[in-house]
Amino acid sequence: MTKGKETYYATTPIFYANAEPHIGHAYTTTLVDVATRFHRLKGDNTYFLTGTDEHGEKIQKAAEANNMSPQEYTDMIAGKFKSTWDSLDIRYDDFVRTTQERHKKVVREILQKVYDNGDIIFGEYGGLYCLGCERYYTDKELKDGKCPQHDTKPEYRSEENYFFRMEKYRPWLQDHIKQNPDFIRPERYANEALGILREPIGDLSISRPRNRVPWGIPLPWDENHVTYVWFDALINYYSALDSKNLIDEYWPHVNHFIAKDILKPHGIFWPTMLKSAGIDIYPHLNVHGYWLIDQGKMSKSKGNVINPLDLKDKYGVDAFRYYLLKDMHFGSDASFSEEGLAERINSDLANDFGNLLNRTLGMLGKYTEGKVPGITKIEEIDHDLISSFTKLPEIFTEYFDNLEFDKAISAVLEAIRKANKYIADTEPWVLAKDENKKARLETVLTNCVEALRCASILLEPVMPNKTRELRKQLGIKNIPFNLASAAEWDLVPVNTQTQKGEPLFPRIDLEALKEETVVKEVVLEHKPEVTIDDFAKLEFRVAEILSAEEHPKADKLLVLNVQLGPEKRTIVSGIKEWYKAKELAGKKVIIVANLKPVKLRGILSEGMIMAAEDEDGNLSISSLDRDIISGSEVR
Ligand code: ME8
Repeated sequence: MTKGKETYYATTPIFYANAEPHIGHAYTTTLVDVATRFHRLKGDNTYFLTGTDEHGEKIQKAAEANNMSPQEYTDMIAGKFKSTWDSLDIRYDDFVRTTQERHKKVVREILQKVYDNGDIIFGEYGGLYCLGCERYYTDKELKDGKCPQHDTKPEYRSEENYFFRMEKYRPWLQDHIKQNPDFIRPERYANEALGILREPIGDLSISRPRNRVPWGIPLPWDENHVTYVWFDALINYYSALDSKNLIDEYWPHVNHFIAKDILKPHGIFWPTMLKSAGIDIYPHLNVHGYWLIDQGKMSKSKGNVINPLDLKDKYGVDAFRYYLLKDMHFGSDASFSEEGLAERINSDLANDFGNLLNRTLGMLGKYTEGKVPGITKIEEIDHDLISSFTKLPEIFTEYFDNLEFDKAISAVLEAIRKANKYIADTEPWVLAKDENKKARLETVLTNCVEALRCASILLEPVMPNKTRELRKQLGIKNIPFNLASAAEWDLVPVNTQTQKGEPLFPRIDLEALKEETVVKEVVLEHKPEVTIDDFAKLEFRVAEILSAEEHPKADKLLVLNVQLGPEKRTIVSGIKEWYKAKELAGKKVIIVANLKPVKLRGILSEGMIMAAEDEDGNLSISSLDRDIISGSEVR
């Protein structure tokens, strides 16, 4: 099974530094963390790169909206990404920021190479541009005239720019994808890329006039233009290594991980850029699906953007990581729900894994003074159990190599369920009653300890803390901890002292959870067309904010006390990012007054404040230009 030491270099996208990390960012980053931890367990030489994408118009605007300079703003957001990754136990080797000198230098070098190669020309271009994606769209790519990612109408732009002669490389890229089935995975995304390449891809505009977008890397041969943000950002995967002289060691082994939203820049722009610059093409682009909320996209306007730290605080980091990996099949979309997360914890972690540990420790405490007694009397049923565990590393590796992380975890859980059944079948409590069956009892209990030890190795990449805690309770120290040792049996020394501790995964009370979910703060369905009767069902009214305070249990919510005619009401609103509690008193706003009250993180909200939202998700509450009495109807 051990193939010897391999090299594994894995990357996440560098996330836009214009908003805080959400569950989608957390997924890719956790996934890469799990993959690199797994390779470390195998003994491979690994390197894990993440970072932030900090240039371009979108970032420039976000900084302006927050009254900060772009550098101050991106420093703040990069800090939030780093601290979130620390809280989620993400162990990256390098965090690259595109505003760092080390990155800018390499971008300019690569641009110069491509330019010297004759692959950059100057020209004018007009087209439909989505600011959210920071790229032009062809008519065909739009959905009902809108950007499929952001559901917004792109704006027409025409500019004099430099262009990268991408079209020139189209036939080469088509061949490369066809001849290398592992290049873009899973296959459906390779097919999607081939679909794009079936028609001319045109040349890629790679600059922006500096007087309009100053926040970028000036082109080495023309300082009046800055580099287009995608041309700049993609190079991070190379620049970060280059700045540490690690290209030779890691570049040939790169595994990019992204979601399907950025397939085109990674599957089309990036390989053609590399080809033109004379750099080897990356070997693997691994593309996962989207986490959906209520079957739709997460968005600030729906108020359903999920902060991973809320979930981590409530359920613990390991359980959250486990859920992310287990409930998404790589390549397909998955539906996030907090109930799903809680049910997953109860079934797999509390009922199966946690229970095996509790029962084992409980029986050891009762029958052997907590000491691991050792294996002496093996029977057929034991062989069955032993082989279910010792063959796991091989199965696990195969699933990981195929990017089937959910199946790898399921295989371990299946073995854990077998171990629970093994206890039911061997009935240690019956064996304990008969002095002649002591050897058999000891063997059964030790097999359970070994099963837990093996499972704890395989699950370590996903749950590094709980598996450490488990080994502590089992008293396991100083024995090999790597993938190879998970294929061995009977390694825990006889007489090792175990110590039962707190349950690893307390059960979640699902009934109580219904009252208080972290997510789904306010979900507004977008219904494209409404009749006047539908509209008449909603009651819009003027309300005066009397006072506001921070929600004690949510980072992004304010609790507002409002006057609505004679009535006082409480409204929980997600406007905290844009308004300080104390500046709201006295403002008159428009609210939807007849919504069914909902509890938001434990506080009953009796209405919703209307707010305008721009493309970047910045909110502004509607105010009235003349004083009007609270309670007045808005029609
Ligand atoms: O695109 N489900 O940055 P970004 C799963 N800066 N993953 C999701 C997700 C979801 N609902 N939403 C986002 C950019 N992601 C560029 C990248 S790379 C050279 C430049 C994850 O902040 C997923 O990894 O919009 C997706 O590809 C990425 O966040 C997009 O992050």
